Amino acid sequence: MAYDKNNIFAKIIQREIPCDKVYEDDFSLAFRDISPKAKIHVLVIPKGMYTGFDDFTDNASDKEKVGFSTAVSKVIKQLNLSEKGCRLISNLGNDGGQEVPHYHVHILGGETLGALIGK
Ligand code: DGP
Repeated sequence: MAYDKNNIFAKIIQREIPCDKVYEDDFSLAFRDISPKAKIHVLVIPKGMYTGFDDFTDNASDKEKVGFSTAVSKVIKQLNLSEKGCRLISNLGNDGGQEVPHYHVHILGGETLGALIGK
């Protein structure tokens, strides 16, 4: 899949569209999901142009990878989710239900979550 520079998360990174930001550093941005599926629902995205987990893993630099993982961990702590726990999800492609073609990790928490897959 080629990267679509006009996807909604690219526009959020470029500040063309606002977001409810919770964290930002050189490599990553985290903001609240517009359509939350749990009491806490935050998306963490790398600032680089990667379509999904596989593209990021194959093509991002080590600095970006370490930076992104560290950012996810920082956001979990910042949201006070470390002790009670949370769920990390990264949807990939059509079957995975990925709507936005820019790599992102969902952090869901703030309550006991239900089944992993709802059909
Ligand atoms: P996914 O299905 O994994 O691609 O999830 C994309 C998520 O992005 C979905 O939960 C809704 C969220 N989303 C879509 N557009 C926007 C937006 O403009 N702002 C914010 N904050 N979230 C968005």
